This record gives sequence, structure tokens and C-alpha cells, in this order.
Amino acid sequence: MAMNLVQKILKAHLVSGELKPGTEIAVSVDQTLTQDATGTMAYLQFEAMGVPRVRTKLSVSYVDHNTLQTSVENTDDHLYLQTIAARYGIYYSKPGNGICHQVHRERFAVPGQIMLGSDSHTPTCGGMGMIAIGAGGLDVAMAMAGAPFFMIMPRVVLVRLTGEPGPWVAAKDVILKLLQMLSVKGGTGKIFEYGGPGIKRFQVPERSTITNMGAELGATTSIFPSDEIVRNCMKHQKRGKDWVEIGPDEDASYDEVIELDLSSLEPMIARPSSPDNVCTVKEVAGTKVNQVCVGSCTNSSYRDLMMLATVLKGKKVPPDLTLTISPGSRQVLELIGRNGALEDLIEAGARVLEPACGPCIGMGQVPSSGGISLRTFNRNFRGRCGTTEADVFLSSVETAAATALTGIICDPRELGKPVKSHGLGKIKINDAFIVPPAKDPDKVEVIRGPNIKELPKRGPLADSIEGEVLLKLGDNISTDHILPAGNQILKFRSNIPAISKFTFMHVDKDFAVRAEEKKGGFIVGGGNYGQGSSREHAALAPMHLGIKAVIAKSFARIHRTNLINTGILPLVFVGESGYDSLDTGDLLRLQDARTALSEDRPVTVLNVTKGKEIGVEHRFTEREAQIVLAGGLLNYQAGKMEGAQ
Ligand code: MIC
Ligand code: SF4
Repeated sequence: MAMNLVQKILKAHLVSGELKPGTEIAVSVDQTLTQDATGTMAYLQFEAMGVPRVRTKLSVSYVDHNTLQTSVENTDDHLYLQTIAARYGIYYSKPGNGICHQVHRERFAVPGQIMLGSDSHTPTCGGMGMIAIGAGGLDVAMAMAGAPFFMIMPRVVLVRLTGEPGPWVAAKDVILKLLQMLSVKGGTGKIFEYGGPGIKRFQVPERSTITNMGAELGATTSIFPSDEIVRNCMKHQKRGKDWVEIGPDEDASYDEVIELDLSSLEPMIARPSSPDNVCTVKEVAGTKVNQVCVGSCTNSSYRDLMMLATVLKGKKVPPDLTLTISPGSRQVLELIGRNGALEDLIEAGARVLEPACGPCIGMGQVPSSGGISLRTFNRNFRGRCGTTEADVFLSSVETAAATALTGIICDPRELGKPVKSHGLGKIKINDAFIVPPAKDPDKVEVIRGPNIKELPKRGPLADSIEGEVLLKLGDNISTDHILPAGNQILKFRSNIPAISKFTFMHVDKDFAVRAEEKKGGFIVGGGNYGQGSSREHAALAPMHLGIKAVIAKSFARIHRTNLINTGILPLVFVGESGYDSLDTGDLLRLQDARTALSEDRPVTVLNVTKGKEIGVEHRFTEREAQIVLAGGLLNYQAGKMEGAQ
């Protein structure tokens, strides 16, 4: 039978299930990736599994999110990550080496393989023909221990690109257009496979911009075929021998097809404060901007920085505007340093930051109160930049360059003759910042600073659960709303009691105190609850505060799994009236949660305050129900191991 690209890769890795959308499958995992902000938890969980060495083909631990080392917590975390990596057979990418997704694409990604990463933008490597999926740290730890990855088989959507993009129209405009068409919920339960003659218009870094931001659609992942363009890119990295050609069969079929004519595209922009609040740049042109930031795992490649440098060469940014650049990797930084582009950028007035996530995760470059920032990044949820009142726009580098020159949002087509492509650049391979695992792992001492606290755990699910609705929220609540990042908070990623105090900080600053006073309770959400990042802290912190269940209209994939893995019930309203009838402060009782789950019956929720029953369903697979009953994945796994003895 003819197969599409996604089916081919999944089939080759299938451990259980059938490739039937909506049913549970398990696939083997070739590679894993972690980053510092999710990595410490993932490795604590991995250690708890008692496996002597990773069982993947390759595992890499990156330090890219919080690299500043402004306090000892941060430096201690890095030391823990480095020693764990040496001990357990993991490559370690040092702070300053670059953003995990960019470096992984340069040095490690392999077409046709499956990667699991504890970061929601792991699909960036889909630009090289890989199935790369973002997951919570615990799922990644399980994969490192050799377990397969369980997921609901997504629907496969072909995005068929045709036509030639006009001048100054970029890959970023493709994905912004899709976000405008489909919204941040539009990709839920789907994998986007790109095809059609238009894919030849984009080199690997541009394809990766598109697959990277598929995360904002809520998609499980996105992928391009591995063709000659991928081959050239890998040869350029001196990794040609790892290249394999892989694409769909000619008469492959798809669950859905979206046609996109590149010639009809215009420069697009996401307005505050959602990546799908997209319009054409023309519609907001003229808006005054205080800050332009170029970088992040979406747009920090050599191609991107060369575009900016070429536009800015010999010119100056206005005195009242700040321009920052964060190269995606040391390789990119070195390249622009060697060919003179860095000088052009500095002369034009750019501030050069370390190759890291930086402002994208609120680590510095926080806009002024009420400030307006235009960024080439992928997320602009309110407060993510570090300033609740700031407005953040998201655009291509082309639009950012035009805006940096004029100080107002500017359609890049105003710049006149387009910049010609600079190709991939003349690189020197230098892996000095990638530390291979130790040759004598038994001699490595794992170093744990005082900031690294024990893993929090929950006991088995109780039968009767009671508590108040502590917070009622609307649609599209992101993990940035649930547990923000930024420089005050990121340093506590290994310390759940400390980080819990920041839960819902930008939404309701008294939430954590209230939750503790009331000894936990319930959260009520709208649609797409928990969209955005993979940080399991957005489940671990509520668990620490005693949250028993989140009842929402629907959940984003990674967060739903993270809730289950921590033993919090993600329940879904049946119909609209349940959500409408609930208010903050209502006392709820889950009558017979344990018995119902064990018997695969619906759970009953009683609103004690209003004397009404609310219709909810759990939609658990058998395995998920067992995990929740055990009080989380670690308990479930320990129980299975005991059972096997
Ligand atoms: C993000 O972009 O939101 C992050 C920070 O990279 C997160 C991971 C994290 O919170 O550590 C993600 O995308 O998963
Ligand atoms: Fe880092 Fe930002 Fe990419 Fe997340 S989205 S991995 S914070 S650059």
C-alpha cells in the first residue's frame, strides 16, 4: 500500500497499535534531546528509574534557556546536567553553544529517525525529514530508559505548497499564514507533512522555521521530506554519510490536504498576544516600536542573520530603538564573525547576545512598561517577554529588518530590491562545546547543588475527592500563563516547592497562596488548556499546590499528558452548560473517581455548592487510566517493575 512520509517513519518504528488516527500507538525512539529548563527534572526522573546508561542511539543534553549564571542555583544546575550526561552516556552541549534545536539540526538530526525532546519546539528538526516530537521531561526520561513513546495516532495533513513566493516573502510568512487560517488549536491531533513543488523554494533552515512553529498550531509535529536539499545541508555539515532519502510514495493518501499558493502570500505578522492573531504587515504598518529582537529557535540561522546584516549594512537603527540579535549557535556566530557581517550589524547599532534562547524566554531584554517589541520568535503570550503590559509582535527577519531601520512596523517590500540568498556559508566544524559522555562512567560523580530538590510525588488516586474551584479561566491558557518562565523563576526549575509560588502569577497573583490555604482544589479551563511549552512544571507545581483535577473544554496534547504523568486528572466537559455553571469558589466533589476509572465508567462531578451534577468525561486510554490510578507515571512504572519481580 502506498504510504505518506509520516506513515513510513512511524511504521518503521511501530512497537504496538495500528496507524489508525485516533487510536493509541507506541513507537521506538532513536534520539532524545533535553534542555536545561526541563532537563534537570527529566534526569532526576531518569535516575529514579535505575537504568545504568541511556538506551537510545543518541541523547543530547543542551544548556540554552538559562545560561546567564547570575545565581548559584543556575550554575549548580549546569554542573548537575554535565555530570549526569558524562555518567549516563549523554552528549552535553555547554552554555553558549547555542539553542538546542539549531545545534541539533546542525550536528545530530538524522532523516527517517524519531526523536523525542523535552521542549515543544523539538519539531524544528522535522525540517530535515525527522519525526521530532515535543514531550514532557518524564516521557523523555522513559525514552532514554529504552521505553517506547505512546501517543494517539494523529491525522496526517498534507500541506501542498505551489507557486513562487514574491520578493521579501519568507518561510515565516508561510507558517504565520497557516496560523491565521487554522488558529492555535488548528493542529491538535495532527501531523503536518509538507509537499508539492513549492518545498524546493526553501532550504533546510527555512523549512525548520515552518516545522518549528507548527508547535504553535498545536500539531504533534511537522515534517518535510528528506531530499537533495537536505542532502546538501548534511554534506555541508560533514555529515553526508548520515543522509537517507525519504519521502512519500507517489500515490500516497492523506487524512486532509491544504493547498497553499506561495505566490499569493504577503509578509504577515502576529499581533499581541497570540501567535494566531495574524494579519498582513501592511495592516499594522506605521506602529511605533521600541525594540526589535532577532533570534530564537525559529529564526536565528546563518541565512536569517545574513538577511538582517545585508539590509542594515552601512545604515543605522534609530536612536530610540533597541535591536538585539541572538545567533542560533556558535557556528552561526563564528560564520558571521568571519565574513564581516557581524561588523555590519554592530556598526548599524545591533546589540549582540549570546547564542541562546535569551529574550525569547524572558531572560533579559524585558520591554519597558507598555513597550512595543517586534520579535522574530514564535510565541507572544502576554507576560512571556517579562513585562505583562508590553505588546509583542512576531514576524519574519525581513519584516524585522525593515522595522529596525525605520523604527515603525514596516512592510519589507518597501526596502526595494530583494536581498539575494547567501547560501549556507563556509563553515568550520568545531564541536569544542559538545562534551561526549565519559569513557569511564563509573568514576563520574554526579554533583547536586542545594537547589536540586527531590522529585515531588503524589499517592494513588483517592475514591472521593473534594475541593473548591480555585480559578476559572477562558480559552487558550498557555503554560506561560500557568507557570511563567523569565529570570526570576527559571532558576527554580529543579526546585518545585520554590517554583510553585509563581503559579498563575500573571493571571491571578494570589493563586498560589490561596491554593495552599485551601489545601488544593480544582482548576476550570476553556478550550486548548495548556497550549504552548512542554514544561512539566506547569503540572508539577499545581500538583505540589494540591490541585486534584483540571476540568476544561479541551486540552493541548503535551500538557494533558504531563497532567496524567503527575497524577492530576484532566477532565473534559460534556456540552457547554457545565463550564458555564461553574464559578470560582464552588465546592466540587468527585464521588467515586477511583472505582469509576477502574471500571471504565464516567466520573461523576457534583457541584456541592449549587447542588448540581456536571457532565464530564476523561477520555483515558487503558494505560492512561492505570497511570492516573497509580498517582503518576513514576508510581505506575515502579508498580509494573514490582509486579514483574
Ligand atoms: C518555550 O519556548 O516555551 C520553552 C521555554 O522552550 C519551553 C520549554 C520550557 O518551558 O522549559 C517549550 O517550548 O517546551
Ligand atoms: Fe528557546 Fe524560545 Fe525556542 Fe523555547 S521557543 S526553545 S525559549 S528559543
